[in-house]
Amino acid sequence: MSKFGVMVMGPAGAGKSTFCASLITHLQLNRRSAFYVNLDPAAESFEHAPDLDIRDLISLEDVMEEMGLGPNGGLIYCFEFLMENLDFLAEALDSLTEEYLIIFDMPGQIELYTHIPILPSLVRFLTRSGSLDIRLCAAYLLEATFVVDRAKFFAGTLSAMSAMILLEIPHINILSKMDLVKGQVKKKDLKKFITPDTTLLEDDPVEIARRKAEGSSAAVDDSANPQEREALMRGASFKRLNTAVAQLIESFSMVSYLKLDASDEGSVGAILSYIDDCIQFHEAQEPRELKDEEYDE
Ligand SMILES: Nc1nc2c(ncn2[C@@H]2O[C@H](COP(=O)(O)OP(=O)(O)O)[C@@H](O)[C@H]2O)c(=O)[nH]1
Ligand SMILES: [Mg+2]
Repeated sequence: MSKFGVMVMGPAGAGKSTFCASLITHLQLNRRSAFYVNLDPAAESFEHAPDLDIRDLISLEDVMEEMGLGPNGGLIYCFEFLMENLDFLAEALDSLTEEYLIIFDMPGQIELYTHIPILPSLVRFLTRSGSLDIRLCAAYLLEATFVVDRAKFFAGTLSAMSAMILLEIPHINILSKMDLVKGQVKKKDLKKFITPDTTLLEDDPVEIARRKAEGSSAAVDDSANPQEREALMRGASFKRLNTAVAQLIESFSMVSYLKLDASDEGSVGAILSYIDDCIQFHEAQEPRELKDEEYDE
């Protein structure tokens, strides 16, 4: 019997917990079962109480106090502790049937998704056949307000791509908080962010504003030696870095985004159907008879 899950990831404040809450509400409205696992030891409050909570195993506050660690070091410590106590997860998840969607609400510390091997080990533990055997997909959130700053957008996209390569599980990327950019960015322009490419850097509003301020129509000359002070101060090195990052992302051509407005039922439903497809949720469901109370009048 398979189990099904989605790991909701992304930087702090991207809207992960809000998305988890909307997803659970949506599942409930559609008479589906959710099992909500909070893995953020620094989380404070929830719209839906977690069914399993890392804070019952270890508290970030205690770790920081007792070990003298900061929030990032503390988080890594908490995850190392979780990895030594995997029974905490196994015992709670073992009895779940294929009807459940297990939702993992992750912390936002970026190091978790880039260069620390903890998350790949956790994913391997969750997905390994013979043990929990969860068919897991990753949902990586980046907030849509980043589209107004191209450098931020490409840096965020790079972190999404890094998580994708690191975890090696089905992966969807999501631009969250779409309601915040509605009306600010033209639909035509927004389309370019859905499948990012280097042409986005050509009409960077930050660059255009700089040119205006300097009264020049020329783009920054990025062929200048990046170590020269003058070139550095005029942003030439930064521009070169961004171009290189954008080219890397384009050449992999693996990243594209789905749009999310967590307060819009339709938007949450559309993303859920992508998740279901990724993990082939529906293929595994037994046909079942409706319970009496589930019949519509
Ligand atoms: N406008 C808007 N705000 C959102 C949306 N999703 C989350 N937020 C807000 O963004 C902030 C961070 O959200 P949270 O879910 O806690 O982010 P997390 O750190 O990724 O779990 C909160 O103040 C949310 O109310 C959205 O779709 N639209
Ligand atoms: Mg959260």
